[in-house]
Amino acid sequence: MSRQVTIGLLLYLAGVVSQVAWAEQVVVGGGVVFSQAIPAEGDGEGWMAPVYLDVPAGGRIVDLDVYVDIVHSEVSDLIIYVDAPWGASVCLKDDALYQTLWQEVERADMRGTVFDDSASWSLTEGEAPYTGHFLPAQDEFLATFNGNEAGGVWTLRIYDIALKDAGVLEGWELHFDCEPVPEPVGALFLLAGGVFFACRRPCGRERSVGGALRRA
Ligand SMILES: [Ca+2]
Repeated sequence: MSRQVTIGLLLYLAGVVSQVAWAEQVVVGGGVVFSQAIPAEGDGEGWMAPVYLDVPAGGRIVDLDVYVDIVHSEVSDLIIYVDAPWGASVCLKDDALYQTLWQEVERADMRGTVFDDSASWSLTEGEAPYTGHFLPAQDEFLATFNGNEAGGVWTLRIYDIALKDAGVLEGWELHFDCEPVPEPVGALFLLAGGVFFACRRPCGRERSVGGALRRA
């Protein structure tokens, strides 16, 4: 292997290694225990104080699911939003469950509820405590966030629309599938590796014969 090929290969590998961060699913917020009252105060109606997750930079969103763990005596009261660091917002849960109160079924708690564009059903088709994957609110899509860099502070907001019943947010997580964001340094390594590879052929065809240099 010629020196040019070796150097080119090493530079190229350095470039590739610098790009592999985030090229897989990343869970942010796992194991973090919250104790956020819903609503923050009052007689059962109003906003929860928002909660935040700081996501490290390095990944571009391909898919996002949002996990929540909520203890609440009537979760049909809850309207839930997730906000991206750049200000875009998706409504995870609207008042569709509230519109089914006439069914008089149990709606206590959301235990391990994952909002997921790929889910097969909505919360109105599920049963408390709504464990598993459910679609976001009607006409809302987490794919709205796709293609953007995940890094930054994400926000979860919850509004309780009805008096009396109240509860606590105990956990929330962001489940990202991300692709690596090209780093300038990594891109330079890749470019340098490519230049050395491109240089390989003319350099390799030069032969020294009897002290003179000629083309093979
Ligand atoms: Ca309430």
